[in-house]
Amino acid sequence: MDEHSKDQDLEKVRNRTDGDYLTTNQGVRINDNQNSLKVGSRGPTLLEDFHFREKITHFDHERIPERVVHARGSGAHGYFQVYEPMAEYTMAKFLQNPDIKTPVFVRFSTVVGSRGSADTVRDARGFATKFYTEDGNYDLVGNNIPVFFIQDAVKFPDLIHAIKPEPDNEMPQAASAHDTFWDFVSLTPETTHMVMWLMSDRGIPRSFRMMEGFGVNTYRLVNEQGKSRFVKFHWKPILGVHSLDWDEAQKLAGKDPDYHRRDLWEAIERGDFPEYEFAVQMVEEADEFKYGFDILDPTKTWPEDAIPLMRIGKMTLNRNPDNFFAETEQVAFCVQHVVPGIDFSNDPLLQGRTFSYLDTQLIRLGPNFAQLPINQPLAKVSNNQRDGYMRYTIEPGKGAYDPNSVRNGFPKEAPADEGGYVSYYEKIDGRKIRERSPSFSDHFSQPSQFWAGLRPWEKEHFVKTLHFELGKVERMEIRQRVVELLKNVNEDLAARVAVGIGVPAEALPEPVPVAPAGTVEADSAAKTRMVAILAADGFDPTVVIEVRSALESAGAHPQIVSKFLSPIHAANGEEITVDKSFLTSGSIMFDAVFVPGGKQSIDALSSDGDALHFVNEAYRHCKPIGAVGEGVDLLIESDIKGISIAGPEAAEEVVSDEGVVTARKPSDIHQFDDQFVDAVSHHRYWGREMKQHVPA
Ligand code: HDE
Repeated sequence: MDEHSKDQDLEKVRNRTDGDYLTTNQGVRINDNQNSLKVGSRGPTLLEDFHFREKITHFDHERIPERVVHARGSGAHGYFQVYEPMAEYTMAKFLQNPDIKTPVFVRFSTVVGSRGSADTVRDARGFATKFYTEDGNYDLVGNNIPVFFIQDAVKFPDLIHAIKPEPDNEMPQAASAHDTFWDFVSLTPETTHMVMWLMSDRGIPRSFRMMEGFGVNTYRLVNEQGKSRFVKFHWKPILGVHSLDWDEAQKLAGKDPDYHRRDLWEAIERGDFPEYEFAVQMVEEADEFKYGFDILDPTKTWPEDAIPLMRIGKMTLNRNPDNFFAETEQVAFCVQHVVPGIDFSNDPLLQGRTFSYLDTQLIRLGPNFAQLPINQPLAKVSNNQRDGYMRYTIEPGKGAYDPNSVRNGFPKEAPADEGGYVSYYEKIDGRKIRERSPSFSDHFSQPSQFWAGLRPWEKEHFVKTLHFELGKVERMEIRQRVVELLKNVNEDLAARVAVGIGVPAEALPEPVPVAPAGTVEADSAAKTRMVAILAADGFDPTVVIEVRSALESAGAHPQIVSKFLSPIHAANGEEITVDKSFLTSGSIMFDAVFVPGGKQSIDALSSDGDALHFVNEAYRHCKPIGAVGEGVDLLIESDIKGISIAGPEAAEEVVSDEGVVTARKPSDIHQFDDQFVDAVSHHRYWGREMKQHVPA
């Protein structure tokens, strides 16, 4: 664009009269926002320029302290509905009426990285929900992993100091792969169970929409009669639980550091509203000591065969925030924000958490954080707290104390039957002591079961992850101690890890068994999956229209990917918009790839290293790949080897092998569509990984 037309555009914008004038914070209209007030056009700026000073000082004060943990987060609004009245178990009003939609705000987060760190790092994810209930706000502050590293809150600062960047050089950012974290782990056996979850594929979720949530700690549900049961809370994503591949996660951190944030935002904008079922596991008071572990120990899961999961409601996230800072940054979750019907257990981690969250909001946001719009309850707030930084409400009248007569005794205490919160009437008797209950001392049974339950390719991922993590640990004695720790989980695991990190191990196990080909993850569906259609000028339009509509009907989202972002032309001259270029995207940003035919298009793609890399990488990451007509030749040109691809002799047939679906000249394109959509809904073919690797 030349200078002249740019000036004209600016003039047009300036001459509009349908918006507001710029003003100072005092409401004075600003006449010139381009130049500061100077002595002559080349002279010094005057202190008297109140607009300049107000604007700059406000800017200088724009940051508040970031959260000490969970600094990077993404939020969404939505609502929660219970399936059936839960009065038998709890008096919480939002768990009674299936017709009532309780508004919620959810913030997903990573734990370790700073606010600007990448989304796809290996880490636990926060899953914090604020329910704006008629009883007041209830915050369920959970993670995507059901257990925690430590058993007593007094160890939290040690854990976090160990996992955060090292204090002398502030490295590494948002990563556990360094000496101090593994040093702490190797000296703190209670961390083992959470380390198993974190180093598994759970540590690199595909999407916030495909992630479970867990309250982790043991709470209580209390009903109107005052009967209490121990409870653990769960969120179950309707789309199932899915993970990235570690190589993919690392590449995404560079290509799209906002990958999870963008995925959540775009899904909600598209109307693909994330949904999660709310579930509880309950233990009767009388059964407190019935299990082989302590139900107050936050490093333990409750086995679902012994303590069944009851799905009691559903949450739908249907609105993006209007302003990140005002909502996602200023939202203040506190574990101690409970409502009548929900209470605490003596889980020593939970006890400490009930203190820490309020304290952290006081330093982040100040004493009046509850008055910020995102934190305001829908229930009426009325008390004698006054003043403090940034008091927002204006309370009229004289009295700010209780008891009073100047306000006729109001606001007054609420009896239990008027909704007053009454803590559970628990009998406690004991000596003051700094001691861990012996019932908290089994650190390895559940980690061993966890390892045993992993599928072969998940075990392989796990071992590779530890090769990476411990490979970044410089001190040999720390690596050695971690291997020793792992021996308590499983000898084979310890030996396989040892060999990759130079720790001598007595006996190395047999080679890893090969996984059956085409194994699928649970909860298969093509819904909301992103599919890249690789095309260049001269592509076959009929096939693109056909496959695109088949994918869309299955709820997937196909996008055209080409060399440049300029529109491309089909063989019949039709123009089509390109959604992403090879430069701005990559196979890592898609769940599957489709290559349509069209000789000219395939000739161009076959000689383009980026297109070949796209296919190779998708194959390496075990993603479904489809090709029709000359599109098949691109796969043949790529490094996909050892699987059947439709050759010329299979002219009419659809050939499908390990998630690679091809057809030269399908007599029935619907048959191809069905098989390709089916492959897309399988998500990943992890079995490929164990057989053969391609350079990508
Ligand atoms: Fe947190 N945690 N935490 N945590 N936590 C915070 O509060 C703390 C723990 C979790 O999106 C802080 O507002 C202690 C377990 C989430 O805003 C802080 C202990 C679980 C979030 C704090 C724990 C969590 C936080 C920092 C050990 C899973 C982000 C900023 C006893 C159930 C919420 C803030 C959001 C945030 C303390 C352990 C989840 C410092 C002392 C276990 C999802 O108060």
